Amino acid sequence: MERTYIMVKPDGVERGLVGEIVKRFENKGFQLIALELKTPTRELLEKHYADLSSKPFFGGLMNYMTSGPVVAMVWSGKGVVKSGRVLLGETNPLASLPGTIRGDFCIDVGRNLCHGSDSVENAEKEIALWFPHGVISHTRVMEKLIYE
Ligand code: RTP
Repeated sequence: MERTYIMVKPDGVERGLVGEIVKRFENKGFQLIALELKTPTRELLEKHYADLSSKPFFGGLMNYMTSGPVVAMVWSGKGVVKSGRVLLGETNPLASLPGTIRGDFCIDVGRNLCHGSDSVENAEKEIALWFPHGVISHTRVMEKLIYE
């Protein structure tokens, strides 16, 4: 089954929006297969955001992401990478539709609450980076109520 890496960023944790974000993925039918509250090191974040290291906002992004704990998660399900990005909304919250997490709860791109992998390939890299000890393997009882 496809997997994606979803992270509640420090502003989302500080604002008490972890439950709300988890709820949206649960309500959709996706399966939570890893979750950890942790304060990421700068080294870990530099690896996670390596492709953005030359961007002018990189310093601000590092300060933001090291400002407090994050909730790192892995979600599993059919089409979960693309659908997860739809649930999150656009990178710029002002361009995000109501009904999406960013559309409903935030305003600035530098305080956009959450991260979601942008491809299956990157999802697997991010899962390996954030959960080097692996994730759970569990078949839900309700699986046949979600998939035909
Ligand atoms: P994410 O990785 O967090 O899901 O975001 P994304 O793919 O939608 O966007 P990306 O371009 O990878 O940017 C990563 C994060 O950097 C911050 N950002 N700030 N100030 C700016 O212009 C700017 N642009 C991006 C955002 O927090 C974005 O989510």
